[in-house]
Amino acid sequence: MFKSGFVNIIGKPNVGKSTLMNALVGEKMSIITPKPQTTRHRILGILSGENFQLIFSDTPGFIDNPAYRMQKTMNSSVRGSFEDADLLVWVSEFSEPDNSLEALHESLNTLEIPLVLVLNKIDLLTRDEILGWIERKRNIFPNAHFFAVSALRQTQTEDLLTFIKENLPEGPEYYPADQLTDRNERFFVAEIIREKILLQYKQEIPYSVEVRVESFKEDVTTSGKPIVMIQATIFASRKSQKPILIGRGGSSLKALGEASRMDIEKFLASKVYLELFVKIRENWRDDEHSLKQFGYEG
Ligand SMILES: Nc1nc2c(ncn2[C@@H]2O[C@H](COP(=O)(O)OP(=O)(O)OP(=O)(O)O)[C@@H](O)[C@H]2O)c(=O)[nH]1
Ligand SMILES: [Mg+2]
Repeated sequence: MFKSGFVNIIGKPNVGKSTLMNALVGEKMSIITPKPQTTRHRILGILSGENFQLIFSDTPGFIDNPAYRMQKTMNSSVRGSFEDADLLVWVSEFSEPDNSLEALHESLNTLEIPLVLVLNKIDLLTRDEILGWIERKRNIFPNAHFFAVSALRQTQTEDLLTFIKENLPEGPEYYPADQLTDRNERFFVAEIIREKILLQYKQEIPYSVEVRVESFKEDVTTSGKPIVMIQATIFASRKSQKPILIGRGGSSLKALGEASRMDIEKFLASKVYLELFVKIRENWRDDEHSLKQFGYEG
């Protein structure tokens, strides 16, 4: 019997959803940083085997009080993922305020599909904390299945994977067996650059920028080696952010370009020539046209 289905991974920002999806799929798909709201777009990670196909969706963290139109579209993409799943994985961490999951308990308890509540980051917890958390949540979510994992250390993630495989319906192979994701190379290149921006710049900057790959050309060097020529633009939402992004004498942008290029080379398994540009797109996070252009579905 061939089992398959859509497994949507949801939860608050920064709880480890992307780390968990990468661990389950066994590939680095989604970018991961210590900062909340790292993931902005839903992304599929596909795991295919002899008799199964699991289609995971990593989603942006659910934000309680969205301030920008961009965050509202991120939330609506999370809500959408309640509806088109065959199995729902809600990821939590211990330190998260208890009310955030509970606020959604009515919609979660009336689901007609299996609901898995995952307590992540158990490498930071004691046994009593883990058991106490599960006990409390079990009272509120009597029908849920519970797993306590460390996505980072890959503790108990195999058990979770087995459970998911066993609890999906009989179904078709939705995607070719060698397809890993629904996103193209350009998307991942832009994401790698955004990951480095999140890691390198402070405060509001990472949240105010968007990255777009303008051109992506495969070429050969003068010595005959393959090289990918990439041009990308970083859009800032205010004029004052441009000099910060560029840095004194261009030093910040140069460091960003170096760090990004190294990871892009690993990802594409090729030499890369990367050119970065900085432009202003005033208040793009509240501008419907820009959001469409940057791929935020309404
Ligand atoms: N100690 C510990 N840290 C973890 C674990 N899983 C993830 N993290 C860390 O938690 C932070 C956030 O991880 P992400 O996977 O980006 O979290 P996310 O839920 O996808 O976050 P958003 O995309 O912002 O919603 C990173 O610093 C991870 O390294 C874990 O099992 N243990
Ligand atoms: Mg994420």
